[in-house]
Amino acid sequence: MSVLKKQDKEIFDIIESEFNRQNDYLELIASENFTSKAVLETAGSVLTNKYAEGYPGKRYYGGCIHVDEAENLAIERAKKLFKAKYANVQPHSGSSANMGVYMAYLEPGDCIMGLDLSHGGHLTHGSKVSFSGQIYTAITFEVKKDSGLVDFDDLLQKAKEFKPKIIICGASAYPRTVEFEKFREVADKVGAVLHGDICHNSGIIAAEMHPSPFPYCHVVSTSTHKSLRGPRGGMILLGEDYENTLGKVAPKSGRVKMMSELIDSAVMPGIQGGPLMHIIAAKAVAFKEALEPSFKSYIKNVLDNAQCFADEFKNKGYNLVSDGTDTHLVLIDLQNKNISGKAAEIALDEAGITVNKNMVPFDPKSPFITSGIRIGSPAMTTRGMGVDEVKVVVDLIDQVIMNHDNKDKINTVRSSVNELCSIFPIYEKDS
Ligand code: DSN
Repeated sequence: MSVLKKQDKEIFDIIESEFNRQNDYLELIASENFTSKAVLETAGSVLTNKYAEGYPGKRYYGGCIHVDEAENLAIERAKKLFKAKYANVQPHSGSSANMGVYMAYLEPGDCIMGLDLSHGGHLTHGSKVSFSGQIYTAITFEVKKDSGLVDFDDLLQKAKEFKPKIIICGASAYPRTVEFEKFREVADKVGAVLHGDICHNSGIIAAEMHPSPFPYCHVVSTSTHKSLRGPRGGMILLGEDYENTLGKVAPKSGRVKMMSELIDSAVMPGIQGGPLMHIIAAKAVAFKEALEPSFKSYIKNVLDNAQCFADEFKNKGYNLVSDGTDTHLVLIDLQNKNISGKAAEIALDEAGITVNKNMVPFDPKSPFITSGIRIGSPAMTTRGMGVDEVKVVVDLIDQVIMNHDNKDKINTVRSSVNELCSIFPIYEKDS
């Protein structure tokens, strides 16, 4: 019998219920995925017991010999995967990684510029409800109304006017390729640091099916659990450029510090204490998996599935922001379907399909209601579903959206979802 079951039946039951939910529902949230069993095992290992404030070889605690080995492996594998010169694998999340970047490069009040949240950006790119819009002066740029693509004229004009210290490229609901080179041109024109937040696309970049942020971005941050399929966490990377990027002068010694040193101290002790060594080791395991040829096949399937979502939805008369996708996600504008994003999310959830409501550019509705839903292919692809299943799923989603008040219809879709999910379990049974 499980130790947990004997000791804490309430939490055991919650975990079991969540396992069943993940197994029985169709997970289409673009930022979620299912890790391998090896990653899960590492995340649940004794490494959670160890305090290791500091960095490998420079800890504030004894007994760090083995966690040093794990962190060094994670760093080396991260650098190999992204062809980076430096990696900090300690941030607890993508948001913490962004905070670490800002702490290293900025002073409070400095200007940052990122894609508007309602145009696909992220809370930490300058939203007023996040530290990023409260500690720093945040200016946002938008996408173009006709194409849904980043409006580089708007970006350049605002960059010239507001002279941001950092321009952030990357997003959480942008279906198209991030044009790092064009962002760098703008950054160079105004002397800004270019920060690539590759949270969503990091798996696609690792598989070399999306352009690399290097050599264009001075600094890069990412979470590790989205298309990259690792444990929940974040990291910061620097490319060749960091050697030339001016750091700050250390007050005591007068020495100009390298950006890598500044980022290390921004993450710990700047914003975090003890690193989560079990998660850092699990990141190392995920990076090893992402270096395998099978990861490229996985990402190719992710992209094929997303492309199929786009084609099938368009065939059924759905409007897609940017009219399609180059990545793992599609953003559906439901305004011609007479249903809000919120109502669609609720009805789909009742049918066993998990998506999130999402604002679309120039959305007339509030962030709590929204006019859109975001759909991503990474998680369903991990459980083995391909384009044949995508076609079935689009049909099921369409039935729910067109009949969202019809309980019988929703129950019928629920049965079909159950049947589909039972063929593709999230974890194979141990042999
Ligand atoms: N919350 C994440 C997403 O869903 O895209 C971003 O951090």
